[in-house]
Order: sequence, then structure tokens, then C-alpha cells
Amino acid sequence: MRRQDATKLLLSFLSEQPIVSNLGPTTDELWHLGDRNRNFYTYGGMGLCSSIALGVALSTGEKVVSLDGDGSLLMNLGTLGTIGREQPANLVVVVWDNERWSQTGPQPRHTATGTDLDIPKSTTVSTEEELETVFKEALSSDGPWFIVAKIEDVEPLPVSPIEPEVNLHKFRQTFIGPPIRLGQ
Ligand SMILES: Cc1ncc(C[n+]2csc(CCOP(=O)(O)OP(=O)(O)O)c2C)c(N)n1
Ligand SMILES: [Mg+2]
Repeated sequence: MRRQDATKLLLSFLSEQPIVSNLGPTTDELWHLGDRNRNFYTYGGMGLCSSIALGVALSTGEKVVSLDGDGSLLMNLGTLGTIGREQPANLVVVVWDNERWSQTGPQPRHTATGTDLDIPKSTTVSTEEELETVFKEALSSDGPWFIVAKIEDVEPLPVSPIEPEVNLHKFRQTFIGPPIRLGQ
């Protein structure tokens, strides 16, 4: 499974739900596939994607989707403990697991040599068909959901021209400001 195709698939099931994306290629692919005010890009903040998504989930009743990476999640496993404690029914964590730090290497990481990120109310998928089935279920039922999606390592897209302060402002506005402006 390729993350770009898989991301496109997930987007086809989402409308206004907030998405928080891991730094590097996950963010670049999401931006290229469709920048929108409800995307929050964790530029440079390795390990913080699902922590931020947890915070967003706890402050809204909406489904919140975290698109994390294996290396980043493993760098901040504490976030899983906090998700377990808070039990946000509206959080869906998808971990793109290419078994490496792709952005800076590739350097093989823990999941290349045995570590399994699969945990309760969770599943591992390796095809778009499997991803579609479980993602639809995650969107329509209580979580927290944790989806480990095995993906190939591919050539990166050009780095996306995201300005973090502008991104934060737009994202916040979708919760506290005027009507949501998707695609701006
Ligand atoms: C605290 C910190 N350490 C290291 C980096 C450098 N860095 C940026 S992306 C990355 C790898 C991320 O791996 P993963 O989450 O698996 O995403 P992938 O690149 O495989 O898509 C590293 C080590 C960083 N940005 N912040
Ligand atoms: Mg990785």
C-alpha cells in the first residue's frame, strides 16, 4: 500500500473532520492532496502528532483523525498512555508504518525488527481494501481507534509551502471563528 493512495482513500470518507498529520512526507502528501483549514500539520514537531490530535479530540465532539508515523509515535509512546487514560471515543489514530524514518534516511526503526504497534480497539492493515473497511467502522463507531497501516517507502513529493503560524490560525478559526472555510 502506498501512503498517497491510502491518504486519498481516507480523505474520500471525510468532510469537515479535523486531521492532524505527522511531520515530513505525511504532511507533504496531505497538503498536496488537498490543503484545507481543518488540516493541522505538525511541521518539525516529531512525536507530537497524536498528542495534538488527542487535545483536539478532547475539546470537540467531532471525530478527529491523527495521521501519525511509526518513528514519531515510537519517539513519544507516552501519548498512547494518555490516550488510554482519556479514552476519547472520537479519536482515530492511523499510523503509517514504513518501518523506518523515511524523511531523514531511510533509517530502519523498531517495527522493522519486531516491535508491533497493534493495541486494543486497533488493527493492522496492509491494503487499501482493508483500510477502507476499518476506517469506515472507525468513523461510525466509538474509539479510540488505532490503525496501523503498513505502507511502502516511495520518492517524496516536494516539500509543501506551509507557514506554521498561518496553519495554526486557520485551524483554530475552524473551531472558534466564522463558518469553516474548507480548501483555503
Ligand atoms: C525531536 C526530533 N528529532 C528528530 C527529528 C528529525 N526527523 C524529522 S522526520 C524524522 C523521521 C520521522 O519518522 P516517521 O514518523 O516514521 O515518518 P516517515 O519519515 O517514515 O514518514 C526525523 C528523525 C525531528 N524533526 N525532531
Ligand atoms: Mg516511518
